[in-house]
Amino acid sequence: MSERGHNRIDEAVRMLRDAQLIVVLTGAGVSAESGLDTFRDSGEGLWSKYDPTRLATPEAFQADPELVTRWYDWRRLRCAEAEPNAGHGALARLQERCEHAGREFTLLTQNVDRLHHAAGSRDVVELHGTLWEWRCVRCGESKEERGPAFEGYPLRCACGGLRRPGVVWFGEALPSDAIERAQQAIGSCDLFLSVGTSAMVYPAAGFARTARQHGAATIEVNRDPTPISALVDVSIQGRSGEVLPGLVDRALPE
Ligand code: BV8
Ligand code: ZN
Repeated sequence: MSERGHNRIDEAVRMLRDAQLIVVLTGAGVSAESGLDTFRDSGEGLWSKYDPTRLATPEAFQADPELVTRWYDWRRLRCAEAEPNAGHGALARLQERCEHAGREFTLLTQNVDRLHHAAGSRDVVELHGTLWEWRCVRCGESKEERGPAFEGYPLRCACGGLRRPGVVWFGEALPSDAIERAQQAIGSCDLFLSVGTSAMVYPAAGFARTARQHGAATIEVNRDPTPISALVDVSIQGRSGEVLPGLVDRALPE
């Protein structure tokens, strides 16, 4: 890390140490440290020739439910093999220590893999749903699917309806409770930390700006520059699994 990078981390440690109302937003870059493809890295083999933003739509599911179900089942099985990484662990510790110190902590995630839950994070706000839940488009029954690869594609409900992954597709509204919790937290926080997101998918991509407009200090930890890198108070270019543990353990030691 460059000299500038170290100064940035020291400044971020001070900001995190002083914060009382913390909001963290995570994206696929946090799960990348567990070996899961990000949205912008291409998939493997068969899936490398598909554009995720075109598959993650109601239109794609309507047009080819088998293809879209196969893609999500492939991702679900990849998630089943993935373990939470040091970045997930650091955010779980941060929540624990904030609550212990009487500080407010809210974790907003765009990720659909539930690795934050597996790492011990609680009350996670899943802005884009989860690929573990599968919902019938006809009767609405939703059940968790943690088993091996589906036996047949697309997945059918007992009522005969198609079952879709419980994720938010492009063009779909985010769950109202998730949006309300996010807006409330962002409107009142004094520190907003964005980790591992390209800050390109709305409305989550606008959260850093909104937090800043409400007077929060803002920090970004990301492998590459993003559209918010110039907006935030401190932008740290690095891998989440390497930066987060040090940041958290220095700012809020045991
Ligand atoms: C909605 C679930 C309205 C499915 C996903 C305003 C302006 C422009 C466009 C819009 C707008 N408002 C709405 C839109 C349209 C659209 C949108 O934003 N499009 C973009 C492409 C321009 N938004 C929507 O459609 C949203 N809906 O607004 O609805 C509405 C209202 C009422 C009624 C009806 C409709 C819904 C968006 C949700 C889409 N679903 N996921 C699934 O997962 O399959 S989004 C998908 O992208 C994932 O959730 C993913 O998390 C998300 C964002 O990507 P990132 O997480 O940032 O991942 P990405 O790969 O992009 O980047 C990874 C980053 O990590 C990189 O920067 C990389 O450098 C970094 N990185 C990599 N490795 C590491 C790392 N960093 C640290 N360490 C590492 N090791
Ligand atoms: Zn049904």
